[in-house]
Amino acid sequence: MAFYFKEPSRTFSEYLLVPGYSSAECQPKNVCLKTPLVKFKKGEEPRISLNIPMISAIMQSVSNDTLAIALAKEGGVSFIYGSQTVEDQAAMVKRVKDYKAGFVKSTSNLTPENTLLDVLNLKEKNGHSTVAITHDGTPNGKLLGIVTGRDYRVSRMSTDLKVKEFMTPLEKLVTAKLGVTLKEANDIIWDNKLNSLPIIDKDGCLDSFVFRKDYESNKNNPLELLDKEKRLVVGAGINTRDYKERVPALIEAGVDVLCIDSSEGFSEWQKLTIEWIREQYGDSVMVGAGNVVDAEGFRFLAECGADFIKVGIGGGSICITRETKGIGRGQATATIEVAKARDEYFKETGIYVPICSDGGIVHDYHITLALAMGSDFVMLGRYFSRFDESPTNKVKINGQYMKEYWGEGSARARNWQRYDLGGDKKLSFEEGVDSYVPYAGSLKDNVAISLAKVKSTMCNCGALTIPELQQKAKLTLVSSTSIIEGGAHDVVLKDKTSS
Ligand code: MZP
Repeated sequence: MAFYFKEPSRTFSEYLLVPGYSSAECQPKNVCLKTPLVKFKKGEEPRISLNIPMISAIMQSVSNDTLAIALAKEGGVSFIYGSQTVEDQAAMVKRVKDYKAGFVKSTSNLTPENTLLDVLNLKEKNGHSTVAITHDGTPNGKLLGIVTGRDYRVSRMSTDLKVKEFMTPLEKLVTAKLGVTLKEANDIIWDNKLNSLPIIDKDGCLDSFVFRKDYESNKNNPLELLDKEKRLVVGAGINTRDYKERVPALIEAGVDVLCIDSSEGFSEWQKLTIEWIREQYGDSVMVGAGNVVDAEGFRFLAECGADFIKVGIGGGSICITRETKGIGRGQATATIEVAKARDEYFKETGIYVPICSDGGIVHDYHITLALAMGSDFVMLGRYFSRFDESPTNKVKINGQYMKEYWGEGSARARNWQRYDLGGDKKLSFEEGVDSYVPYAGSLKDNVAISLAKVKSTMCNCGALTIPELQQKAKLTLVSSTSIIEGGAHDVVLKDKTSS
């Protein structure tokens, strides 16, 4: 006879936290959100800890190198999506590892033979007012000059005028040699009253720019997640098919941590993948696995040697797995059960395997609930897809700015490696949708607001760290009528736009 779970499976919105005693110490400024990313032995430190409990989803519409840089600067980690060629994924990883805070690769470049019209069009397209003029119009060509708003006056100049006629030529520019530190570059900017400083290599080719306007923001990332060589930390998704080619290329590119990306992780495929990694690299390569939704699945992956384990099937905002296949489990129940299994495993073996609640985080308070229920960190897709840094198009729909967001199991992504069970090497049916999400601005601003809420709630629960929250949290189920009580009710809301 089939096994029946005694309780229905529930999701985050069915729970609330009940405040505990808060001492005067319990202030958001005293809260530390540091949390382990990978497993560790009792009494030892994990090899990587996150400074904030957030990682970004292994998805085409979420985690590219731009988002990875922005998130690592705030203290989290992105897992660069694997549903692209090995070369392209490795190149993205390398761009994150090569990134130097404050040194910006030039994305607006022209040649001296281009025209003022080309400059104006490029400015319209990219929104940048500084254009690098290189011999071949590439970001790393020989630097010949720059064009900024100070070099032209549209009302007095013909748009046919060649760039070479009005650019500020190299001999009039202050530049710095590759290898200069950010502090030295900023000093040159201040001493010479510059807006930007081109950095050139020994052959005179452009490497990057340092901008005056970035000065404050460069000083402003106290939680930045760095490796031993002070490079940003980055992860990457792998699948259970081409790992023998993909893993070596990602390691070569400098990846810090891997994660097997699969819609359902309680499988021999994951075991074989982890075994191969251990045979080749021992414990030096860290790899997360998943997704699972119960204690049995957790135990299996922990025994396979996973460095962290992701929890969640069917709860993702773009996911239709539950509708198409009838598998999954409410995200809260899955998190609670797996956290219990993690604690038991720790007691038994002395090995703490962090867990990650993946998918279905809709409100910021869901992050706090997931942590309180035992998750060490959360993986977010929809959340990050709304920001400037996500790889997708920003479009205007009915007067509102939106970003595109699509699932890995959608016809658009066609990530069959994530879903196929060893058969056809194709996506036999869709398990995800293609959608829009409201555009929300920069990652930095939004993460700051979300985490301010998390810290505030933690203080209400008398907790200054995530383990303390997990120990002290008091959670209650809510009835459907009390959910109504929780929103604004029995008042006529004023139209926000008319005030
Ligand atoms: P969310 O943050 O948008 O709610 O969920 C993101 C998570 O949904 C991803 O991390 C992944 O586990 C899952 N996902 C990605 N694509 C699909 C799909 O197409 C999916 N079904 O379920």
